[in-house]
Amino acid sequence: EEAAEKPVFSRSALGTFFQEQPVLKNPFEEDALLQKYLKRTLPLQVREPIKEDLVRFGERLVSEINSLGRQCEETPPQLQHYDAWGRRVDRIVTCPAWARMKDISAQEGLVAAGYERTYSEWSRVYQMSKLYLFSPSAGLYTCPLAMTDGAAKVIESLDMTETVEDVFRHLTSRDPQQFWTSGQWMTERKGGSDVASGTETLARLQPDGSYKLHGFKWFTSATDANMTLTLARVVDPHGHTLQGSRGLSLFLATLRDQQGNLTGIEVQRLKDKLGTRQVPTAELLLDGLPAYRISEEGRGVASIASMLTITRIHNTVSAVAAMRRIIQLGREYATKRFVFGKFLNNHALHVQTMARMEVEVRGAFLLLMEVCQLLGREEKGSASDVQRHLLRLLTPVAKLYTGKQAIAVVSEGLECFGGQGYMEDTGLPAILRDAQVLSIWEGTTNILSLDVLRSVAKSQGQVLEAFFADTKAKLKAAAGNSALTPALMAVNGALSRLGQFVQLSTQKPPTFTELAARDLAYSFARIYMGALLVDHAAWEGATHTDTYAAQRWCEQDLCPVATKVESGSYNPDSAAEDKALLYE
Ligand code: UCC
Ligand code: FAD
Repeated sequence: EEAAEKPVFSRSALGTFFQEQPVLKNPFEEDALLQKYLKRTLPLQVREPIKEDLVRFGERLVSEINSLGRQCEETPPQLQHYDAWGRRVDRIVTCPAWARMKDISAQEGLVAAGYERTYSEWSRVYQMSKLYLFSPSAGLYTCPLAMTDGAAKVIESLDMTETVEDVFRHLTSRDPQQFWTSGQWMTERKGGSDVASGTETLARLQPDGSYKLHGFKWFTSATDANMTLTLARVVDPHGHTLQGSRGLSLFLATLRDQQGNLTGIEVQRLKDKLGTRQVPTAELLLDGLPAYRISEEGRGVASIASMLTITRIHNTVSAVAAMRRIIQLGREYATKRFVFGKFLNNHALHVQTMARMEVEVRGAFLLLMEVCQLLGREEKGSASDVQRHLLRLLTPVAKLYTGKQAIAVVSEGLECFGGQGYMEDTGLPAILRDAQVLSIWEGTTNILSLDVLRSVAKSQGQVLEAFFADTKAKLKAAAGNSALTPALMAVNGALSRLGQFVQLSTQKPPTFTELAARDLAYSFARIYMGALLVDHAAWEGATHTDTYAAQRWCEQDLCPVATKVESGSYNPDSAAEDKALLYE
């Protein structure tokens, strides 16, 4: 009867139901684990000011920054090759929101906080907590910030000349007018993993002691930066260069002149990418780029190691933050989406799905923060030998493991919104696209697994000793806590299986360890995350959910490398069999 009263053509024919959308709330206030972690670990005198800043920043993210991040996604950078009069200009045009992100980053001290060290050895925990809140709203501005932080770290480790001191001041400035960002150009067409053989760029010494670089950089992200660090081979007076990593040196170059024009660089094109579309990533011809050598000759790769540590930690921040954001939005949505007679958050299977995601992010978060703590200690000079070895090992472990987790968890997270998770204008698909890169750049999963082996080999086993000692120390906190006994036993069991594997591997050929590398890295990650979850749950301020998270984490295979070795995965003929299978 009601329908009959309506005109035939009417907006109401569309129906009256519109789904309420998920709303972003203050991500600090919404993050119980971050709050508990800070409460558990930070000394009283730094806790309050840090908390106050994070609450305020969380508000700013909701009220201002999140929509800027969205604008960065919707207005990707463009390359203008020529000006109106036909002059070659190669201008990378970014949107106003991207420029605003730079100002905000300076004001908020998103790089500076790591170097001011206001909170002593807790400065990195503070800085990375802030970046973790920022990251999913930042429109990928975290990419230039990561590289800027990495460059500052390398420069800080040098004996500062006036030139680099000035550069360092720019990179760590809180003044938007003074703040600089940096790129890191390591990848050439021949190789991004195999930098030693892939780098063809030549550096020619100039009479004033500077160099000019000639080469082609295949991936250069955030190419709107003020400067870059890059690798090249110095040409000796006879015109020769050394091949391999012993021929590589590290250079610093500022990219533009006073008028903002690129110097000695042609931009071939901007990359057409699956994700990270907010970031200009360019292919560059270096045609006499003026540069300073900032490493000893032939020590280029070793000199960027500290930069890789920093950028890989930033990668981990982004991975954990992406997981956290999709869960925050997903659980909010579950209170609004009504299906089969109840809200989604009353469907046990849906809640179980999301709880499993939550367990993943909890393990990842604690690992991230542990690494940040270790970095802060190392920088303050208060790290023990064990802690320095742990930082070396856990940096690639955290990067490789959380990169993969982020892709899986964010993908599952999209499904939590049903079809809407697949719709561009919800902003959700961009989270998945941007997560996909986290396992590729800054070293792929396999390259980082090999880096884990390198860290063990270079330390003559001390890295392993540190891992075992620290994991055991963390588990001690839970001794006698009956609720945590199953989790504790699972981690202990996995640790002894790992010990047996390590023993066995010493008698095996290099192909064995190579084939085991990825599973070994995963084992380090899962065991350590298990220990961290147990340790956190044993804290007096922890709640039942912390115990539950530890228990659920420890239900999985914590030591896949031991399981696989038992089933013969790394046998001498495995490589050939894998190949036959793949190419059949
Ligand atoms: O992708 C990139 C930027 C993306 C945008 C930024 C995103 C930021 C985060 C996200 C936030 C949103 S930049 C490109 C990244 N590229 C890579 O990560 C390269 C991947 N390849 C590797 O990692 C390789 O392992 C290499 C190139 C580092 C090394 O390979 P080699 O040639 O086999 O190296 P060697 O000969 O084993 O090592 C040379 C020296 C050794 O020291 P010495 O000479 O004293 O014996 C190594 O111990 O370098 C040392 N070394 C290290 N030291 C190598 N890696 C490390 C390390 N990780 N830590 C300490
Ligand atoms: P390859 O090395 O060819 O790898 C191909 C595959 O082989 C991978 O699966 C890899 O894991 C595997 N593999 C390689 N070697 C081994 C091995 N020894 N054992 C087992 N498996 C192996 N680079 C920069 O320098 N600066 C930038 O700003 C930058 N920005 C980027 C932005 C984006 C969006 C992307 C996607 C990349 C960017 N890169 C940048 C490049 C990036 O760092 C490299 O692409 C990455 O390190 C991998 O190198 P590659 O592409 O040469 O792959």
